[in-house]
Amino acid sequence: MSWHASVLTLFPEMFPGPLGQSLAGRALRDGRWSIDSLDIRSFATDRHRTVDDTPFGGGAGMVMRPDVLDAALAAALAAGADRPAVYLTPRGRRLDQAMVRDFVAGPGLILLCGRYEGVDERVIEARGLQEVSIGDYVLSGGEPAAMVLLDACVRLLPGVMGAAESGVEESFSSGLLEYPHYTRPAEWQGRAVPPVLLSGHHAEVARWRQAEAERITRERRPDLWAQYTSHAAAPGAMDGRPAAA
Ligand code: 9D3
Repeated sequence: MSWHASVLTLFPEMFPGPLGQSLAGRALRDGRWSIDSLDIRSFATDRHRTVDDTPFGGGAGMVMRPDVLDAALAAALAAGADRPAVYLTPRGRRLDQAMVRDFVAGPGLILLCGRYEGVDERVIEARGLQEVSIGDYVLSGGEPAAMVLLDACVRLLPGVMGAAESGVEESFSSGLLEYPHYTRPAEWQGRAVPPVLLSGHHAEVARWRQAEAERITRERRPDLWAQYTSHAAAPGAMDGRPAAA
């Protein structure tokens, strides 16, 4: 069985959406992963197919009902009960590459996308939902966040990335941001490519790229830079190339 995602949403037609294109789309067609979206509304039991209600205690907005969500989660779990269930929410733990690696190491995910003000707290407890956010900005719903999370996972599945784009050397794996890239023409609008890149000296090129990656990380992401310099003993990290002050 390949890696399987079940998405619980009020907008099932949004999936696979962009995940049906490009790298993820090819992997989907190749059977390296699979996705199904379940319409939360189809688990409503009243004739108006109600999925939400007013919050106890008052206040604005609507809350998604625990009984409807629980039935939807039960249906998703039937397609693989060993998968972690994730609730996409702005108050969740911020997604990072380490979490993505953990998700990819498992059999897949069940992703609950919220709309309205949120979901009844009891279903989060009862189903042990893991709460995940993709960052500190406000989306209109969990669906784009689910797509981001799935995109980050799928590209790490075995056989999805070609050798060229293979993640060994890249940003957030090496712990550094990317060095600058150049291609032809060697001069464009009066701007020259750094001469070392035309020199043919592979060791010097590697040294220049490392120094540039370090400079850019230090300037733009002091948080990543602090982590990187504190892991100087990690395999591959900084070997023989101490940072400039
Ligand atoms: C009234 C307070 N709002 C929280 C900032 C309520 C609210 C706004 C937007 C509740 C849900 C949403 C919709 N967002 C998501 O479902 C969501 C999300 C996000 O908005 N930002 C980052 N990650 C995520 S994961 C799911």
